[in-house]
Amino acid sequence: MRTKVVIIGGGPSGLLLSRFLSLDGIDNIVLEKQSKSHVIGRIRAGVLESGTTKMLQKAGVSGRLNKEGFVHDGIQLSFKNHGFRIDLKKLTNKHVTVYGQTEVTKDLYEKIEKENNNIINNVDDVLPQDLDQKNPFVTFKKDGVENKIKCDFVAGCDGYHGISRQVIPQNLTKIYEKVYPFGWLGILSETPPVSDELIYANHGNGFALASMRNSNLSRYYIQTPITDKIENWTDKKFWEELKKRLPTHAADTLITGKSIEKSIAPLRSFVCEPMSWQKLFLVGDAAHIVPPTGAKGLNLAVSDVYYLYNGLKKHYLLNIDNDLKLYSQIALSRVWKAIRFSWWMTTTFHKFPEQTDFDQCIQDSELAYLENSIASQTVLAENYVGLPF
Ligand code: FAS
Ligand code: PHB
Repeated sequence: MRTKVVIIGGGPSGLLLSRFLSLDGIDNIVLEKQSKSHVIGRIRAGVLESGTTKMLQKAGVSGRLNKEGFVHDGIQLSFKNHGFRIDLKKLTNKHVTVYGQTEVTKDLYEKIEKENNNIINNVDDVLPQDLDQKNPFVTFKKDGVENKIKCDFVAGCDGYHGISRQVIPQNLTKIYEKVYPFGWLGILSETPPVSDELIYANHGNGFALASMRNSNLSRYYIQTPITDKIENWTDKKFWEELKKRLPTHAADTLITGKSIEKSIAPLRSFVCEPMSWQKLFLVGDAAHIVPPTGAKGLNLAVSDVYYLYNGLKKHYLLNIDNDLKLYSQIALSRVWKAIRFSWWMTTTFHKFPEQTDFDQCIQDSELAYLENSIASQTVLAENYVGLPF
């Protein structure tokens, strides 16, 4: 087999890159280790930056998003049981859209299967080889049979646990990592959201977030110790703790119900530099991880796709390689700004194990300053809706 670009990983970044390349007639093959149902069944991100929505529209996969996505012009913050609103629209003239990553992946899969059908699911032992040679290739197993795809480039869209980052010689990469001493216990419930807008709550017991997927599907999170186990949390215990942490007006109107999904996710900040080596380009979680507090993970994957797609397009259509050469540098510039914002949101809203009363006062004063300063709110707003790319 031969193709121009092999894309390892059929999550949002791999699928979106494939879609854009195919739209320009640049043939590519997506190798995904899981089944389609497994990939679209993963419950992950919920908030799309304005730039992400535009990219999905350009990719021709925004039909459902335009109909079912919830446009949000603001978010609610709370501390010491006191809430206030950040008016994203007024401060940036932009908004965010609440539309689950699950739906984005479904929309991409549907379009790609109908128009290109170049996704191979359930593959094993994917291995990019000869990346520093003229003719790189990728081997993989499908139904036990060894396959080989010759290509010009490999896009490593295979997430944090993928193979792509591992094949870069370790002495050529620098890894930056910060593991947070807590996780997020998230639940999905078929109940009406407690608020029309997201609520990020700083509380003495720990962080809480009220989000949603649609008018009868709510998504809630509470911070838990890194050692916590899902079996420690009945639905009843979760709802009781969530009510303690949300501001009273929300706690009093919260409609609880049976969880249809419940999981604990660890929180880390992670960056691999550079994001490319020879004919390999890392995209999305394969190159960087952010704590979900800033709703940046999925959105960063999309801006990586934007940069890499433009570089590959110029290579094939204009025979210009400068953008490909600068991919890592350009992508990392935006990545680090999102890493900073996600770190700031996480340190401002979460309770750290050794936190002192002084630390809590610093968090409270940070939020009090935010409440009364348009300048400070504008900094948060422009990062939350997404920096330009
Ligand atoms: P992904 O991890 O989504 O996709 C990688 C794909 O590669 C997967 O389908 C995997 O099966 C495949 N793969 C891996 N190894 C392979 C191999 N060797 N061969 C072939 N295929 C391979 N972001 C937010 O913005 N908000 C959130 O609330 C949020 N919550 C999250 C909760 C969890 C539990 C996790 C893990 C992440 C969360 N994220 C969130 C971040 C998440 O949305 C990612 O940023 C997003 O999925 C990134 O997309 P990809 O880069 O495509 O990586
Ligand atoms: C979600 O709805 O899953 C969500 C929203 C905002 C975040 C993180 C997760 O910051």
